[in-house]
Amino acid sequence: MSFINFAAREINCKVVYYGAGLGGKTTNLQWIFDQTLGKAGGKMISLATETDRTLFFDFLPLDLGTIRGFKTRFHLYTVPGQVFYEASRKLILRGVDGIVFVADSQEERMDANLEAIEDLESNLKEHGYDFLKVPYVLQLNKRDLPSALPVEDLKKVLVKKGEPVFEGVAYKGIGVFETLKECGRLVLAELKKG
Ligand SMILES: Nc1nc2c(ncn2[C@@H]2O[C@H](COP(=O)(O)OP(=O)(O)OP(=O)(O)O)[C@@H](O)[C@H]2O)c(=O)[nH]1
Ligand SMILES: [Mg+2]
Repeated sequence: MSFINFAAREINCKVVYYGAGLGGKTTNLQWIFDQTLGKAGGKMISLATETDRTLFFDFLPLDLGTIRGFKTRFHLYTVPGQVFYEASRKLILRGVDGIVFVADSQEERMDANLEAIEDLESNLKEHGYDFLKVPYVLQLNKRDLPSALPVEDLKKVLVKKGEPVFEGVAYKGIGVFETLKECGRLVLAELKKG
């Protein structure tokens, strides 16, 4: 859960990009990195296989302005989507403040999307978090592909709790910041409540 450092006047929040393998989680982070820290010579931490599949996680720290004199620092993580990295996915969710679920819009990835949402719900439960209460945004990615299902069809199946939905083409940056901003907004709103 979010960590407030009063001495440094800093609020630290953790956002995790979750979803099935090859859905575009790392691509979201890479785009954010390229537009922000990358330009300032910063670093994104990625641990990937030779074929660029996320092995453990990607990590990107991002400053998103100040509220009431406190710097808000978001720590963005992705999980490895491949089914057998179950343990890593669970570990990375620890202390999560907000989740972006990156769904692959292609028809042939629907089973994988659904499996990933179930996996998310069960991993959250194991940490003692309530899926219904966690700030959560759904991104329908890969809207550019011919086999992408209509948005309304995807929503019927993938929307779980009336969450905000964004369309994305992550490698072109479409929808990437919109998704992140909304998740950040929800996280900060939750923080104000607590
Ligand atoms: N056509 C298309 N390709 C995309 C889009 N977003 C990402 N990709 C491509 O999809 C592939 C997988 O993207 P990644 O970001 O590595 O996927 P991931 O979700 O991190 O995958 P794992 O690390 O295995 O869980 C890459 O080749 C990306 O360039 C998109 O919106 N449209
Ligand atoms: Mg990845």
